Formats: sequence, C-alpha cells, structure tokens
Amino acid sequence: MKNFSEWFHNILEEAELMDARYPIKGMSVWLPRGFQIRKYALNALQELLDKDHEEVLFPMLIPQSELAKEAIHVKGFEEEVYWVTKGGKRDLNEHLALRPTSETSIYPMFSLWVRSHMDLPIKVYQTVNTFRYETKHTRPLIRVREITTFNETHTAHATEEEAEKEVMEGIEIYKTFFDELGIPYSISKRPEWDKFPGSKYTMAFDMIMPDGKTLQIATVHNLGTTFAHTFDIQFENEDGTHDYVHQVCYGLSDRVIASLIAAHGDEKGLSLPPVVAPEQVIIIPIIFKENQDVVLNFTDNLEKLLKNNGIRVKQDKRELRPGKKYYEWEKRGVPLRIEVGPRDIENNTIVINRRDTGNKEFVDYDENTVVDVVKDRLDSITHDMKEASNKFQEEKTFAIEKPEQIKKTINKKGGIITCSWCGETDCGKDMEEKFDIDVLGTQESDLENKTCINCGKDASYKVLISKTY
Ligand code: P5A
Ligand code: ZN
Repeated sequence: MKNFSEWFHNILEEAELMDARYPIKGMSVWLPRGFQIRKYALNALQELLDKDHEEVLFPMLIPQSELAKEAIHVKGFEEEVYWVTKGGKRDLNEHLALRPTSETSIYPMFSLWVRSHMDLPIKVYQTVNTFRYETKHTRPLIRVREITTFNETHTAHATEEEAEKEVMEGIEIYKTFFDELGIPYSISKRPEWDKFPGSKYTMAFDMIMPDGKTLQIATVHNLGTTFAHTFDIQFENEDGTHDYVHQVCYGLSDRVIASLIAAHGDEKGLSLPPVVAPEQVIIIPIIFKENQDVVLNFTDNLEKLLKNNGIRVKQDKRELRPGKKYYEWEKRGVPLRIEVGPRDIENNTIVINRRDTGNKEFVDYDENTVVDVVKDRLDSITHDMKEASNKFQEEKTFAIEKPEQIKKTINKKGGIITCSWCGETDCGKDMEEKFDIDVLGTQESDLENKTCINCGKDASYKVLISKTY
C-alpha cells in the first residue's frame, strides 16, 4: 500500500462504511455497513465485559463545577472541552461540558452510591459518545472530535490489590477482544509525562499501522485514590474506620474499527474477520437464461441451509456480470464467496473463494456436510487473518542497541523499536526531541549489565519507541 492515508479514506467510501462529508470537522456519519461492523465489534466486547461488569448510561453533560474539581485531570482536558453555555437565548447559570470522558460525570455518583465495604466493588461500563476538541489533524475513526463509540469501564475497590487485579482483568479483556478481531498490539506502560491526566499509571495498547506509525487503540488506567479524594468516595470498614476507594478505568474508541480496517485491508479493499462481517458468506449464482431455475433453486437451498445454521449469508442475484459482483463483494470485505454455475451443479461441486488469501477451492457438494465445511473455512480465515496481522506487528518490531540505529530504523522501516532505557523523564523527553520519535512506554525485562541507549546510565526498562498518530 503506497499511501495509507489515501487508501484509508477511499476504503471508508468504497466499502460504504462512513461518509466523511458531514459539515463539521472531525465528525462523520456511520453508514449502514459500517454501523453493522461497529455493532458486531461492540457485541464481542460487551460479551466479555458483561461477565464481570454491569452496563450503565450517564448523561452527556457535566456541570463545570464537577469537571473543575480534579485539578490535574481538568488541566489535561481543558483545551479540548466543548461547552454548552446557553439554553435557547438565555445564558446558563452554570456552563455545561460535553463529556470528553466520564470520570467527572460518574464519580460524583459513586460518592453517593458507596457507603460501606459491602457496596464494593463497583464495576460498570458504558458505550457513549464523547467530545474532544482535537487540534491535531483529524481523520475519520482515528482522531475525531465526536468519539461516537467510546466504551469506558469504571471501577471502585476497597483495596489497592483489588484495583491492581482489575487492571490485569481490563488488559485481559482487551487482549481477548483484539485477538478475536485479529488486531495486533504491543502493550506497554506509558511514561510519566504521557499517562492519563489524574492517573497513577497508564497501560496502553498500540498497533503498528501499515505506514509504520503506531496508533493507540486502548488504555487501562490505575487511578489510585486521586479521584476518590477529589469526589469524596469513602466507605466504612467492618471496624467502623473509613477509607477512600481505589479506582481503575479503561476505554477504547472508534479507533478499534480503524485498526480492524488497517490490519486486514489490502489493495482490493476491506477484508473482514467473520466475527464482524455483516455478511460472512456471499453466494453468487452464475445464471444463464436457459438454466436459471436449476441454479437459483440450488443456491436458494444453500442460502437457507447456511442461514438456518447461524451463518450470516447473502445471495447476489442481480443481473450483472459475475466478475463485477466478485469485485464489489471483495471490496466490501466479505470473508467467503461461494460461486455456483450450471456446470458445478452437474459435477455436484461448489466453488469456495477466500477473501483473505484469494484461495479458490472446488468442494464436493453434500447437503449434510456443507455447513460444516463453510464453518471450518470461516474458522480458518479467522485464525489465518490473526496470524498474518500478528506477524506484521512482530516483523515491524526491531530490537536495537545503538542510538544511531534509532532514526535509521524508524525512518527506513517504520514500526516499533525496542531498546534499554534508564526511565528518567528528562532523558526520555530528550530522546523524543533528538530523534523525532515518541516514547510509547516500558516493559519489564531482564536488563542485567544493560545501559540506557540515550544517556548511558544503568538501564531500568525495555522501552518501546515509534512514530505515532
Ligand atoms: C479510559 C476510559 C480515557 O479517556 N477514561 C475512560 C479513560 N482514556 S483515553 O486514553 O483518554 O481514551 C481512551 C481511548 O480512546 C481513544 N481516543 C480517541 N479515539 C478517536 N478519536 C479521538 N480523538 C480519541 N481520543 C482518544 C484512544 O484509543 C484511547 O486509548
Ligand atoms: Zn537515559
């Protein structure tokens, strides 16, 4: 792919996912096909969250007084907040913020809900729209001003240990979710200067995009007791003493759909893993006038059979050249295409085409086994798509040891480089400026006898570096 940006914009239009022409910068329209993919992706995520969390829905507006309470948090967001200042012609007594995220909307209510240790833990999530007046270059799904698919989880716990466990649980949920979608990631702990405003620390998932830059696709934050102090979220222990709750929040956005598109798409267009595909199978009857009935009778049966067995299937009976239909459905990313023509029926075969590999296969047709065959191919597609995208992320991750390799590697190959680092903020920021890169974050690693790539002091971490979106 020569120009990722251009390719990405085209695919949104050509696969009929989004219309970016909405007349407000940073805001786009979800089209039916895009919305279905979003729905299936959200279903997969919510199924994981629902095992151990409850869904809620908070208002979109936050009183200025609440937003302003947590000083560090508000400082992190103040340049990005949209304000509602009027009701009709009247100025509002108190300005209302369109939530940029929901900590300051949710935690005042936590303060009312939590009385005793019996009320804990609280584990809730919501899928909402949030607004951020982004000043960097906006792009559909990737950097938007209305995040239309903000899935955020917020929890409160009696102890620090439980909060730590929730961080691990959040990471596991996202790992499973991204694995199901075949979205590759590297997980690291964000450096101090780039953690979520108000948090103790931030764990982040980053995916390497086709152009070599990384995109942050999810974050998990340990909030410690900072917000609990700010919003007075206290509980009574068994012995009558009071403590502040320990909190965790994590979230992801429309970027998940962007990463899904980027991870699997190619020159032919979109390529979807079956779990999120609006149609998992497209049947193309090859029709000639004289044998139309025989073919359609066959394909109608096949369609019914697959549908009755829980496969999302569609048949394209339009009077168009088959080649034109193939091209259209490939562009839309349908994982499997089945072609049936008169000769196939005579030979008792069907032709199965995989979107991901382009592989074409003649399969003996048997009503009793065809469902299993199709399910098996869909599973193989899921498996292989995940392998392929993980491989890309691995092959684009380079371990280096010398500072002169930083710029060279990033500029030539893109992706993520890993090296040893002292962990000092001054050194990290110096590195970012000197090499024109971003420090993604750190991972634990065996660093005996290793020194910092930048300053030469003893190394404390393995650090991940890249150019970012
Ligand atoms: C966690 C959920 C939070 O807001 N509060 C509740 C925490 N974290 S975050 O890192 O600021 O945002 C979560 C994820 O949202 C994505 N994201 C965006 N996506 C599209 N357009 C934007 N303007 C945008 N800003 C953030 C990122 O993936 C981020 O990790
Ligand atoms: Zn250093």
